[in-house]
Amino acid sequence: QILVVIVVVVFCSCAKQKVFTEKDIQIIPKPAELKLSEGAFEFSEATKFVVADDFQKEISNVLISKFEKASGWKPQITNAVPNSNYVQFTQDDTLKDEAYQLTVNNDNITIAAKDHAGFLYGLETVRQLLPVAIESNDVALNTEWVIPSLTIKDQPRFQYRGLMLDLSRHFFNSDYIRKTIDRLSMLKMNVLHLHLVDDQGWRIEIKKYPKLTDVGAWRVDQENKPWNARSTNSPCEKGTYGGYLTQDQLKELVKYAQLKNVEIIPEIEMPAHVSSAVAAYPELSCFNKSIGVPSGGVWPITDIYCAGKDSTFKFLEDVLDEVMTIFPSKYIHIGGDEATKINWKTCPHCQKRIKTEGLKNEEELQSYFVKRIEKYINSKGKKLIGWDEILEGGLAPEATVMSWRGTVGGIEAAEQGHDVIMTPGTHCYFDHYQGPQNEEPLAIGGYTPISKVYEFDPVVDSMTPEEAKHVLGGQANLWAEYIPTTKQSEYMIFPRLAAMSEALWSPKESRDWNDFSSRLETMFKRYEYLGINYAKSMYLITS
Ligand code: TNX
Repeated sequence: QILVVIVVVVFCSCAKQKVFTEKDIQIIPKPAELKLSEGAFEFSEATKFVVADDFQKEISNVLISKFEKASGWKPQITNAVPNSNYVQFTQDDTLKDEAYQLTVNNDNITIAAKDHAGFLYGLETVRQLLPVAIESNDVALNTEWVIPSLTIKDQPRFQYRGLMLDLSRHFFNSDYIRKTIDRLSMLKMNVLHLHLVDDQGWRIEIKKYPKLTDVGAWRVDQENKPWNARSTNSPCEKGTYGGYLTQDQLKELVKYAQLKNVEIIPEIEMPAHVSSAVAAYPELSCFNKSIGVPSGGVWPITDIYCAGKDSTFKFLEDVLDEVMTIFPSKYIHIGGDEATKINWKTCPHCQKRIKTEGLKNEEELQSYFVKRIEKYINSKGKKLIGWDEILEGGLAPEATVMSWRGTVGGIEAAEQGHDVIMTPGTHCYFDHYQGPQNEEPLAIGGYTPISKVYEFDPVVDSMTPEEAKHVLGGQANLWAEYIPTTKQSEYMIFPRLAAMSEALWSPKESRDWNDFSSRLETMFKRYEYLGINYAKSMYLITS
C-alpha cells in the first residue's frame, strides 16, 4: 500500500492533486451547466493543440501566444491526435448555435461545438479557467498552468449580445475598436454596433461623397464642456478635432471581428442627427442652409435631411451601397431617433410629399422615410434596425426595433410581431454615472451602477411567450458626448460590460449578485494585466 501511495505521489504533480471547488471557477459569463470532477489538466511545454481547420488553428494561436508570453514556452499545433497531453476540437452538429461542451480530464481537453463561435467560446472558457497570469506579458514564475477536471455544457440565453460605441461625439480609432472586439469576445458578446454618423462628426469614408469626411469629420472643439457652453464651427470653417475610418480600415475590422464571432453592425443615422452631413452638403436639408459641424451634444438641431426631395434618397441609397460593400452584417441600423421635424412643417418639398403620398402629418412622413429606406435595404437582402421612434407613424414592415426609451417601444414592437433588441436607458446606458457623482469623471447624468446592469432582463414579465420570442437580446450603449479619451471609454465600459454579458448569456435562474461580484474580483485581475482602465466604483458604493 505504501508503495502505491509513493507511486501516485511521484506521478501526480502537486498541482494536479489540488482539490478544486466551485469557488475556484471564476468564469464570466457564468456557464449554463458545470460539473467538477476529480483531477486536473496541466498545460506544459509539451501540450499540443490538435486542429482540424484554419479557424481552429487561428484561435489556438491566440492562446498559444499568451502562453508564450506568460509561461515562456510555446505549445505546438498538430493535426494528429497525440497519446496524451492535448487540447482538441470536435465537431458536434447536435449542439445549438454558439454552444460548446468542454471536457477536461487529467489527460486532455476536448471542446465540442457545431460552429466557429462554439469553438471560440470553449477556448475563451479555457482561458478563464487558467490562472489570471495567463494575461501577463512577462513570464509569471511559479505559476502552475492547471485547470480542474470538469464538464461544461454552455450556450447563450440570447442570440444578440451587443455593445454600441458612439464614434461621432468623440472619435475612436481602429486600434481601440480592435481591442474592444477582443474584450467583447472574452465575455462572449457578439455584436459591436458602430454609431458612425451623428451631428458632431461623420466617421465613415464614402467615396462618392468625399466632403462627408473632408468637412463632416472635423469640428472646432474637442472638449467635453457642459451642453450650453459648446461651440459650432461657422460654415466653411474646417475644424481640427475629428477623424474617420477609411473603408479599408473598416473592412479589416470586419474581418478581425469575424474571427472573434463579433458582428459589426453599422449605424447610418437618418433623418436627424446629421449636421455633419448637412455641413458637407447643405442641399440635403430642407432649406439648403450652410451650417458648421457642432461640438459635443449641442441639441436640439433642426437641420435634418429633407424628406421631400428625391435627391436625399438618392444620396442615402448611394451611401448605403458603399456601406453594404464594407459590412456583410445581416442588419443595417438607420438610427431614426430624436428627429425635430420643425423644418418639415414649412418646407415646400416635404409638404408636397405629405400631400402626394396621402400622409397625415410629419410623423407619418418620417415613417414614409424609414419605409422607403427599408425597401431599399431589403432589396439588397439586408434587414433594417431603428431606434424605437420608428414606431411613430407606423412601423416599416420588416423592421427590428431597438428600444431605448425604456422597454415600452420594444414591448409594442413585439406585440406587432417585430423583432426587438432591448437597450433601455435604465440598465443599458453606459454613459451614465456608475458611482457617486462627486467621485466620478464628468458624465452626461443618470445613474446606472453595475448592480443595476446585472439586473437587466431583456424579456419583460408582461410579454407572452410568443412576444418574448421576438426579443433577440440586448445591448449596452456608450454615447460619447462626455467621453473624450479611450481611457475614459474603458472606464465607462468596464466592468459594467461583464454584468451585461452575464445578463445576456447565462440562464436567468443562475443569476446571483454575490456570486457574480466575487467572480468579478478575478476579472479585475485580468483587466489589470490587460491594461484596461476599469472603474472601481462598485467599491465606493458598497463601502
Ligand atoms: C439619446 S439613445 C440619444 C443619443 C444621446 C444619448 C445620451 C438615442 C437613440 N439617442 O443621441 O447621445 O441620448 O444618453
